[in-house]
Amino acid sequence: MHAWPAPVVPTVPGTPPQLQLHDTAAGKLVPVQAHVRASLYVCGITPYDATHLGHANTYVAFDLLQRQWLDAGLAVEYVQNVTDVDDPLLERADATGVDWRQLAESQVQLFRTDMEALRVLPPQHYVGAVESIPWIVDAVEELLRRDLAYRVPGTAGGPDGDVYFDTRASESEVWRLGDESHYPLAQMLELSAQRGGDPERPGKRDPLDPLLWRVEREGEPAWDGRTLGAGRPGWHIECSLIAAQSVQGTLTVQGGGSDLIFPHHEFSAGHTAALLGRPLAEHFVHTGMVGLDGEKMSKSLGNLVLVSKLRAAGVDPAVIRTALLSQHYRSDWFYVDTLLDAAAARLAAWSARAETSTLAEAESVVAAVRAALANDLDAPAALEALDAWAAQAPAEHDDAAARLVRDAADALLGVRLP
Ligand code: 5CA
Ligand code: ZN
Repeated sequence: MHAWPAPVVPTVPGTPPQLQLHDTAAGKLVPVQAHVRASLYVCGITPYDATHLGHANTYVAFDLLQRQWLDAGLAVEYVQNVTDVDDPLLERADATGVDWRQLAESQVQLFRTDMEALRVLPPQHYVGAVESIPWIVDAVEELLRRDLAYRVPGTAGGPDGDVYFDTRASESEVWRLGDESHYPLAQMLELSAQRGGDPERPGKRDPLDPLLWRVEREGEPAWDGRTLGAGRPGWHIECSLIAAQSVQGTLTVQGGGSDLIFPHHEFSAGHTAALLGRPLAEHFVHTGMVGLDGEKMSKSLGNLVLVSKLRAAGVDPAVIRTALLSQHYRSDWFYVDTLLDAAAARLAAWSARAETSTLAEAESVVAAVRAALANDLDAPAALEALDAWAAQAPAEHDDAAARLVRDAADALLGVRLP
């Protein structure tokens, strides 16, 4: 798949401090050691009802990470998937009478235009689940050969042959269930049932074992699975394989929203460890959930604020981005319209101040922005540093100062001052 056009990222004189990120597996802030290059995988959309502010918040957060790495002079390899065949997508297509492929394509296109408007840097590898099926089939066949996967008989009139991952047999020095999420078993069972798993299904070796290959059902799309029979892939194996195909070696960061901590990232890591004998990622980083009116914003609840709707209503994408940055990426928060008003006022104040800042003041605020971002991407603190700078008494216009602040806001925060 193609991604979207890349914005230009200015270079800013100076270097950022050592980056610290909160790693879900470590359960604390850790220094991210990357030299010369860094790689990032962020779980992409399931393309129906994109792009809501929760999605946008997640991709903007990882965009800050990429911009930190670029500022440190690293080459960044970025991968993002599209879950372009999945139960919720098929259900939505059915319910609306739209062909599922058309629904997916139109939503991916809308997502691209939203990401471009928000100045989110595109991945170099933008990969659909459907286009990865041949590799997934290879991987599932290999797991079956090595007895790390097994076939389950049909239940409730369903066909035989769905393939599951044998969690317990796959545990090793490299990967153990719970390494990433650290959730207790009862919580794992509950989340598995809520998030696409089927802990109640008879015939499984362990209730948590996730699906690798679903054999064809009538009325569902299916692909050639060779010895597996026609069918379609399970969810976690898609991201595991897309990461392995796109980037050599362990990822520096595997990212997504906190709703992916379990089971998705736990088992994506389990599949990679079983297939390749190495960790999926050095660090697992998760964004908080954005909600509306007291509930998580989600396609299934339908309580969405869409980036495209805000844009159509005339809201400047820089204002949307600044509103997102005003909340820390790891916190859960609720969207209210007044966040946009506050963001617009800030942008105007920073823009005016850029024309009346001394070079020394500009250098000092850029250092403060870098320090805030290096500390677990603390964008709210970076924005407050800009507010404090903007509140100082105006000085004579200085071209170099104006350019420095404008370039830094663009390069580090992805915000072009008006
Ligand atoms: N296709 C899968 C990942 S492989 C998926 O979760 N798709 S999604 O469309 O539901 O979400 C896309 C990304 O946005 C994921 O990283 C998800 O964790 C994140 N996300 C979804 N809802 C929210 C929300 N309300 N707030 C913040 N992030 C969210
Ligand atoms: Zn994923």
